[in-house]
Amino acid sequence: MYDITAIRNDFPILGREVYKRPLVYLDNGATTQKPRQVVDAMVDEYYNVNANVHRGVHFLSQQATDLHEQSRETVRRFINAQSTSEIIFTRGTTESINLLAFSFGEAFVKAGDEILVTEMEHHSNIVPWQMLCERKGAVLKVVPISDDGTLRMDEYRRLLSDRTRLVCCTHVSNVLGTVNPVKEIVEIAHSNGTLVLIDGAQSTPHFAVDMQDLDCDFFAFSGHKIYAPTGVGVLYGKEEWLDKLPPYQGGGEMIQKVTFEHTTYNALPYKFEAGTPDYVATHALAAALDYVSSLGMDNIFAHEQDLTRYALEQLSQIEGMRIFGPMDGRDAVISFLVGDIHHLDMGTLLDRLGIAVRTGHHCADPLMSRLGITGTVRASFGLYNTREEVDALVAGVERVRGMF
Ligand code: C6P
Repeated sequence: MYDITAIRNDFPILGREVYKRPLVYLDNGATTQKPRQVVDAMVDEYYNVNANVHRGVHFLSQQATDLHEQSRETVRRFINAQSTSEIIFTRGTTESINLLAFSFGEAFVKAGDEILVTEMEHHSNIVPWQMLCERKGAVLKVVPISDDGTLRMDEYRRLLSDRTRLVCCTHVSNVLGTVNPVKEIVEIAHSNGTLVLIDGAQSTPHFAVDMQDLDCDFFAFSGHKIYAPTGVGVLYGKEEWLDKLPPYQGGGEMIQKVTFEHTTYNALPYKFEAGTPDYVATHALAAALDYVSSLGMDNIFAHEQDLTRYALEQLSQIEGMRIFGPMDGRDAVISFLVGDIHHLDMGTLLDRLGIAVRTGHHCADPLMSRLGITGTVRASFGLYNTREEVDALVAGVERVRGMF
């Protein structure tokens, strides 16, 4: 039973008003709101447990360390990784990808090698690879998309070569909502002897992901998009590959023994976790994962799919409506433009009606160029949104259209 009233009560912010209107929060792709359970976990840790982890023999430090390490196990279970050694805590998807780009690049990329990304990537999954290519004299190749917003799998196959070191692909497009066939992408890459990184920033909040089933080599996601606090995220990597990669940053915790002549590094995953981690945020991330798990990822998926289908149906009926991305097999993200109304005007006027959407290029400039536009209006749904909120969006868009 998916009790939306009870769920919404877990999120105090959803009860507030903006411009004297009830808030309709449809910017979940950018960040999600936080349930009491997550905020309470943070408050509880600061009030009752706080101490640095992995460093103290004293009671609080032991307890904080236990919470931090239990959180790692919660993440492992949530994404069905084989071992907690494969779970590296980072600040978010962006840092996870930068870590990998540096570390993988140092170990495995040389001049003339190729990195394959797709045309629908977020800047976070383009720029770190570009920087790596510049450092190493490697080449960035791009898999194009079709006009319907799906990946050109024929081109993907064609572009994979014996020089391709890594395929970097988003699980779900933050603009088009396209759900990429990542399992197939991994299979094809592996048959070519190439490794794969999946950007899970926009998939983990919406449906269950399973590392052993996907068989990807690396996977990144952000806590704040899955109802956890900002400043925490995860890089998953298969142990056999993480073992071979050099550390990303140096400092406390990532070392085994330091002398001025030589330093040896800690075991996984600590080798990649220099400095004091945000252990309060990791604890709260676990609370968020427990929260969504208690609702059931399959129930969240069904609820959000219903909202997305309903929104697509209703929005399509608006005169001049142009929706980007596939109509089927899409996740809870809808980017659109209406007539020649600028996305910023639409977003600003919707905001005045209490409706929070995102406007602009969504950190996907190359995709905007491919679509021949400068930006879109984007509504993205979370587990607490309702059909009534979709109705408010549709009425709001109609009203703005009427003004022009
Ligand atoms: N997309 C959006 O509104 P960070 O900022 O590190 O938590 O996540 C970066 C990121 C990486 N990949 C994808 C597919 C993403 O969607 C994002 C973040 C937000 O679409 C903010 S730009």
